[in-house]
Order: sequence, then C-alpha cells, then structure tokens
Amino acid sequence: MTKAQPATRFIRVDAPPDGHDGVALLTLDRPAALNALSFDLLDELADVMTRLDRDGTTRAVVLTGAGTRAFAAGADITELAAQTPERLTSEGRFDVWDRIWAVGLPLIAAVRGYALGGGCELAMSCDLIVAGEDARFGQPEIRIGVMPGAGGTQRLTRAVGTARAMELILTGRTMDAAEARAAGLVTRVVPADEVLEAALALGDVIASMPPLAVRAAKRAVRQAEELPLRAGLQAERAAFFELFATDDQREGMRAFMEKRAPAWTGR
Ligand code: CO8
Repeated sequence: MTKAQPATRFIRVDAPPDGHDGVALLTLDRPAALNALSFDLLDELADVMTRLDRDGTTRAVVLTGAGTRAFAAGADITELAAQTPERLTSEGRFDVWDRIWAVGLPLIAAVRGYALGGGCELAMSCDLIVAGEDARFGQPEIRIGVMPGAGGTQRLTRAVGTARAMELILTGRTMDAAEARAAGLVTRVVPADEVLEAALALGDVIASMPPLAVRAAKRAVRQAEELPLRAGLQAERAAFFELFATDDQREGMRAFMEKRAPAWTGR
C-alpha cells in the first residue's frame, strides 16, 4: 500500500509520469507570481526532495516551473522587502538552501522562461540544467539594492567564469539560453515546448544507471568545485574503491563479460 504523503501547497509532486519509472517530477507552482520563491515554498521543496532522496525508489528528480513564463523569477521580493539582518540571521530561513544542496539524488532543472536571482540559484543547485530556447538566466538582485545571496556569486562564477559572472552580477543583465549554453551553465537547449520531455528523457537515462554509483559520482563531481585537486583526487579514488563493495559493481562487470544488459539492485 502506498503511504499517504503530506499535502503540499506550492510544490506539485507528480510521481513518475508514464514511461518514466524512477523519475519524480516536481513543479514550482506559483505561476501568478512567476513561481517566486517564498520561504515556505523553499521549505516545502526541501522537504519533498529529502523525502524522495530517502524513499529508495526515486532515481532522479526533474524540477520545473508551472506555466510557460518562468522557472522562477527569484526570491519573493514582497517577502524579502520586510527583512532585516537580525531577522535573516536569527530565523535561519536560508538554511533551506543547504538542505537542497545536500540531496544525493541527481536533480535536473527544466527551465522555461525566467530563471532569475534565487531562481537561477535554484537551477544551479541542481546537477543539470535543460533549457528551452526562451529561457533567460541572470542575477538581477543589484537592481533592487542587494546582491545574490543563495550561491549566485559562487556557483555562477564557477559555471561561467569570473569575467562573465562579474558582468552579469554587477549589471543585472540576463543571458539567453544560447549564451548560457555556450558559457557552460546549461547542458542542453531545446525548443521551449520540449523542455520537460527532454529533461525527463535525461532523467530516464540516469535512472537506468546503478543508483549507488550515480550518487557517488554526483558527490565526487561536486567535490571538484569544493576541494583542492589533490584532495578531490583522493576522494574520488576512495569513492571508486568503495563501489567495489556493491552488488551492482559485480553485476555490471559480469553483465559486460556475459554480453547482456545489467540488472541493477541498488545494493
Ligand atoms: N517576487 C515576487 N513577485 C514577483 C517576482 C518576485 N521575484 N517576480 C515577478 N513577480 C510577480 C509580479 O509582481 C507580478 O505580480 P502581479 O501580477 O500581482 O503584479 C507577476 O509576478 C508577473 O510579473 P510582471 O508583471 O513583473 O511580469 P513582466 O513580464 O512584466 O516582468 C520580470 C517579468 C522581468 C521577470 C519581472 O517580474 C521581474 O523583474 N521580476 C523580479 C526579478 C528579480 O529581481 N529577481 C530577483 C529577486 S531577489 C532574489 O532572488 C534574491 C535571492 C536570495 C536568496 C533566495 C532566498 C529565498
């Protein structure tokens, strides 16, 4: 029997769409506000992602925005407008970004329209970004008197390089999908109405891989941006060695030698 899941207000949770076993589809669902990221929405998103991360059956997550105009046009400015440094510090509501970053499942952002400010930061908190030709990425916070606060100065810089990140962040200019692809932020650009299907197809491919190796590889690739080279190489080698304690390593190599498709167990 399927366990009842807590109701969500701002995140639509669709269990694997037909033909996409193991791929969960999450939708930021505030289209009237261009899916602006309120604190409650982000908390819900982190809760759902954490639940999927632990359920043992989900293999990949596709995250998209409701409607055709935006993935997310940023943090909810009406909510941010009332903040003070003391409140931001004491209420700890930015901790939610660490919870999203800690998710071990592969996360794929399917971006149509605006991915701005916190919306761009959320897409960059995913592991892969598939963009529609109508996508626009940017960190326009400077235009409303602040700066990126959920990873934009760090992740955008790592993704597109200092020169372009500096320009985008200091001017608030946005990039179209082609520029974001050329700059290395985006994995694939497809016609706007094909974004979701392309992201789900990418999810299918990843979901068909051995799950422990997928998680270990995701962790290791992220460490490339967090660790000095020598430490990253050591961490990679340790993770590689650990996979030799898994059934899936034995199965994968045996299947290769027996010239058949592997049957993963996730153990
Ligand atoms: N917050 C709240 N409401 C928003 C936001 C937003 N970020 N973006 C759009 N909306 C609302 C509009 O107010 C409008 O509502 P209404 O219909 O009730 O007036 C509706 O969405 C549609 O928007 P527009 O009418 O403005 O649509 P346009 O097509 O004219 O313009 C734009 C689209 C260019 C995307 C425009 O809406 C815009 O500039 N939005 C703000 C973009 C922005 O500055 N984003 C950065 C926000 S700050 C931030 O993200 C900081 C991140 C820090 C960490 C995150 C912590 C949670």
